This record gives sequence, structure tokens and C-alpha cells, in this order.
Amino acid sequence: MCSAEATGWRVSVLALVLLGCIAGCTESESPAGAAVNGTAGDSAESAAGSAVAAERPRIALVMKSLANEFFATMAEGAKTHATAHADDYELIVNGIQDETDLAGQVGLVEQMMAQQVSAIVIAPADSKALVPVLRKACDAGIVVVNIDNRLDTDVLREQQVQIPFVGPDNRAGAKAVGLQLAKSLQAGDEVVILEGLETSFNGQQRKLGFTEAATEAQLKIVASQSAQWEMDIANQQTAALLTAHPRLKGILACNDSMALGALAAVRAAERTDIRIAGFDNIGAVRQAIQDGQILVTADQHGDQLAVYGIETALELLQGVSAPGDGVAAQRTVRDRETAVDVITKETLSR
Ligand code: ALL
Repeated sequence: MCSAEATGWRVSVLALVLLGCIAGCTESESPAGAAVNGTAGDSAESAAGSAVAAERPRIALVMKSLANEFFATMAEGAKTHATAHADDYELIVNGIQDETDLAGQVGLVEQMMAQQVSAIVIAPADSKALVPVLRKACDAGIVVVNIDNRLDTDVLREQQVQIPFVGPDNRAGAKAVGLQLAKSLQAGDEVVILEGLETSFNGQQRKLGFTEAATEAQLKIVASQSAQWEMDIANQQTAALLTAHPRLKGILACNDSMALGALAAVRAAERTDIRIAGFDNIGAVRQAIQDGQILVTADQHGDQLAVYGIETALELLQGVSAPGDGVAAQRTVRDRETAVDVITKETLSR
């Protein structure tokens, strides 16, 4: 049961969604995608039980580990935005339980497809493994926007799918953090890098940024290993690294969870001469910076990252980036680079 106006809205949105998908998702047109979206509108209406609810697109935010404060902050930012724009869209928030649950995240995308959402805004746990299921979502006429961790360009090309990326330059951010840490060390000092999940593009980029900073400052990287973004793993690895490298002076952690794990190990070893860097600017690390226990982190504005992705999804859904032809479609799949700032005790006191 829906009003003529609502039906008209849906029809035009169907067209726009299809355009959005061409702009935002696949290189090939998909008439089937339009049909699938047709059912999406109907199902949204019956699920919500009102024509008013059916008028709003439903946007699913699919995140990574909800145990990581970074994603809790991201979810809060998205919810605040959704409340302020309640007339424009309905937000569905999802995440997995731990950083390596790739199958769980694939399953979430499948669930969102089954619920026939209008758009999926995703921070992929793996840059390659999520591409096939996201391609399926695109084929089903769902607008897909990639945030935070960039999907692998080669796999996207192989799968003939285009998905806009919204997120920071992780390499530049990590380099700036690394150079900040280097200011309090001497040339020749030993440092280690705690990497994120090796299959994450942003983790790889941060490692590169840290390496560039260390090279420039003539620091000696004595180990670089993945602690899989996790606090506990970083804690165990740091304890072992402190024993293996007694002259260690610095730890460059590719996220704040790992920086906190490293800090606990450093404190347990009663080492007061080790400088620690992280990446994310979560509350616990801000506190540790203020207390002088962690030296520096990067603020990648986690609370706004999903919001920017949602804005891009809404733009695609509204056809603002509607393509004219295949080449124009390519151009409409615009990435959006977001800010990343160095956070120290000094910047926090401003
Ligand atoms: C990345 C984020 C954060 C986070 C990490 C753990 O994609 O950018 O740095 O800590 O995922 O999942």
C-alpha cells in the first residue's frame, strides 16, 4: 500500500539507484539490478510498515571489529548523522567480532543484500576477499561505497567493478607520525613496526609510511611483524621483542589497539625509555599521550569517516553523480580523500 507520490519517488529512485550503481559499482549496465531494486522498495515498505518509511533509502554501514574503539566511534558518528538526517535515510549498523573474521563480514554483506538495502558503506576487513561479494551487491543494484581501508585495485579491475573510496592517505599519515616519533630519538636508534592485517591495504600503506620516516631519520628497523590490529597479539609480540632487542628505543604501531598492547608490555618490562606511536586517536590513547606514556598518534577522524561514506552513497543514490556514458561513469566514481592529523601532547593541549 503506497501513495502515488511515494510510488513515483520509488520509480525515480530506482532509476537513480541504477545510475548510482553504474556510477558507483560496475562498469557494465545491469537491467537485472533495477528489477532487484524494485523489490527492495516494496520490501522496505512492508518491513517498515509505512509509506513514509519506504520513502527513505536504507543505508547499511558494515564495519570491522566492534571490539575496537575506533569502530565504536565510527558507529556513534554515523548514528548522530542519521538522527540529524532522519528524513533522508535510515541507517543500519553492522560489524564483526574480531579483526580477522572475514567470513563474518562477507556474511554481513550477504545479509544486507537479502534485506535489499539501498546502499552499503563498508570498511572492508580484507582488501581482496570482500570484492566478489561486493560485486554481487553492485549487480543487485545496491550502491556500494568503500571507506577506511581501500579495496584492491587489481581485484576490482579483474572483477570489472568500480567502487568509490572514501578515506585518508594512510602512508602520508604514518610517515608524519613516524617523523614525529623520530624527533625524540637519535640516528641509529632501534625501532620495530607492529603491522596490521597483512591483507589490508591501509595496513600496508602505514607500514610503508613508517618505513619511510625511519629511513629518513636514520632509525634502524630491527623487526616488522603483523600483530593483526589486535591489542593482545601486540602485547605478546612486544614482550618478546623487548627481550630479543634490549636496545630497542621505539615502537611504531599501525593502530592504537596495538599501541596500547605494546604499552602494557613496555610497562610490564619496566622500560621507561621506549617511545610509542599509534594510529587512530582513540580515547584511551589520547589519555596515554596526555600521561606521557604514548608519544604520538594519527587522528583519521573515525567519527566522520562513515559519515563521509554515507554522504557519498546519498549523492550516488540521488544521481548527483549520474553518468552519461561508460567513460563519464568512470569519472563519476570519485574517491574522496579525508583528513589525517598528527596528535601529540602539545596538539591535545591547544
Ligand atoms: C583500520 C582502521 C583502524 C583500525 C583498524 C583495525 O581499517 O583504519 O586503524 O584500528 O582498521 O581494524
